[in-house]
Amino acid sequence: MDPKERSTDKAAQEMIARMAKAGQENAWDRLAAQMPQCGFGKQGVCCRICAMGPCRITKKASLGVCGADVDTIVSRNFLRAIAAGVSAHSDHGRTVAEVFLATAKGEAGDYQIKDVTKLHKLAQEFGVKVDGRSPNEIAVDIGEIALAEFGKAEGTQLMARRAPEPRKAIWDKLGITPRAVDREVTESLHRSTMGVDQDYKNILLHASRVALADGWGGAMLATELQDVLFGTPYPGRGEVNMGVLQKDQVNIIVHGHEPILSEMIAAASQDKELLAEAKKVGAKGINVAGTCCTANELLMRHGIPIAGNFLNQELVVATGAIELMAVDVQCVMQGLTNVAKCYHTKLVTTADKAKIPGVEHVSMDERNALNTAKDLVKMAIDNFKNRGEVYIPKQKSAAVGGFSFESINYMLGGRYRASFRPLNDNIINGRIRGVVGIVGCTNPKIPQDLTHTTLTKELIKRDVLVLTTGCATIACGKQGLANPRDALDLAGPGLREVCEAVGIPPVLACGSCVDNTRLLVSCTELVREGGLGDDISELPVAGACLESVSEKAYAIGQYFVASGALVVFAKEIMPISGSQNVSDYLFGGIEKDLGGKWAVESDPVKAAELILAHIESKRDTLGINKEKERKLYDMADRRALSVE
Ligand code: SF4
Ligand code: MSK
Repeated sequence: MDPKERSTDKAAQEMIARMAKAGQENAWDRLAAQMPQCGFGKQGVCCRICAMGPCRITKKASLGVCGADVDTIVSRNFLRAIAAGVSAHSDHGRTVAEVFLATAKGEAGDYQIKDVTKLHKLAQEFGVKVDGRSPNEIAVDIGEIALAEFGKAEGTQLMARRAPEPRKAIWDKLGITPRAVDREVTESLHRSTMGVDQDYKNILLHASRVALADGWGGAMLATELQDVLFGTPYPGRGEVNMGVLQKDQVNIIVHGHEPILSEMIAAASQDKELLAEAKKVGAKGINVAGTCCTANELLMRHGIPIAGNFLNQELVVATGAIELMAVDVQCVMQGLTNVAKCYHTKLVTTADKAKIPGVEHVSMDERNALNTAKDLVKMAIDNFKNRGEVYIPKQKSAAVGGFSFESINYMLGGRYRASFRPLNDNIINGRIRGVVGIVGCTNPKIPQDLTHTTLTKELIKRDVLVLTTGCATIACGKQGLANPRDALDLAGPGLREVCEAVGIPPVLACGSCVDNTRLLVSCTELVREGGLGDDISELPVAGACLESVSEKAYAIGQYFVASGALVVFAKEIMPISGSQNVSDYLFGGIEKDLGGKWAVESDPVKAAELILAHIESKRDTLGINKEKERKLYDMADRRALSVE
């Protein structure tokens, strides 16, 4: 297959061609080998939950052995996918909470509380006393409360209190205000096992609840605690794409999700002794770059370059320039092992819960984090001499990352009057039509980055502010859309005017997958600021992920829907088509219950139209699309206006 049909990223195209020439396999080749993929799985109609199965729903056999119908099977599968996605984000959140608490207690000396202002804000939110206490004392209380959110026996998620009042009332009325993450995930698995919940609407209601436990719970805690621990991101420059690799330096790739590891590797790469060691082996320095969400975390806080997104991970290794790739959790392809074997690259797993056969494991213990990171950097330096042929594509683009909720608030309103008011005002006056989150992965079924970048361009052209996270951020970054100067030229006149006036780009890079919660917080602030209704469901906003891969994407989509937003996915990636009832409900009926809904559209231009129609209908309902009537003044009016 022509590399251009596999990716729209020129660097990726070069590397795909080189790998093909060298007879090396990557995700696209493995996808081709899997074709045709199972039609039952695509439709969500296969059940292997019990040993009477596996059962597949067909015209000939419309019920599973237990009698489960297609609605039950499709909704159960969807719930299980969401619960798995929630587990991933929230387990990440729990790890952060553990490190946070260990740091506060002085047991993880290489980390420290970096953002005391945010710590105090969280303390206020959690009812933790601040006066006369050190940051670490406050952080111990916050860490204990946060950790309990994952497994507490009673009560609902503290973070869910942040949602607008009408939203919380909807959740309460439906009985889906999220409780502890563990409880919601456990209940998801229980409900969806053989012979339990067999009412598809009831199953999907719990899908909302478990997803909310992530969005307004585990993932939100991950973002908040990471900000306190590693610093709340503020805009800074970086570079994106494989051209960030350095031929004359030791290259280390950090890949996965948790910044617990990557923060320490970034610090270790600055160590004077290690830099001297690198020089001794003939390297001019130590270059750390990221892939996937770890990359977003590092760009957001340190401007550390990004080598690529999900589908770039194998291609990056195939440059032959990587001395060491350290991986932690999530989105790490097992296929990396075979590519790494073709080069000198050392692949190292670091999370005890994520090992790969044949791959060296170095356990990342937060109590000895910097030394572990130094050991990894030393391994990379020692491996420099083993390099063979190196080919690094030239492509790289300048990008600005670091748009946390706090930094957006600050940029819009200034340090002393940080406020969303200018954004609300410009949405109300129509210069900005609405706000859309473009998020998620890159899937080999779709030419890499195509939909993220096309949709982004279509939306900013039509005066819609775009917020990106995850691999979509990297897709946009590679194609210059996270570079304010280039993106401004593509923005519509209204959006451009506002962006230039307040000093923000039209595409805001907001971070990693867990940082989708920054978008929830921003939506809540749009409501709180006033003039755009009382609930998220009234806002002219939407979310989209047309290249999703991970179960995490379904969790994110469902928590946005349950928070009142429209969420658009690609048709072929939404595994519910086997059930008309489930499809009708998620694409329509759910809106009556929750104010948000799913939609499917694989074509990014059509998706932009669908989203714009939604935004304009929300604007109509808010009454902000009415042309301001021009008042014709008569003499009496003029006299009344005249100043005596
Ligand atoms: Fe088949 Fe029912 Fe068992 Fe599923 S739970 S595998 S549909 S018998
Ligand atoms: S890394 S979940 S491929 S965004 Fe978060 Fe990218 Fe999707 Fe993984």
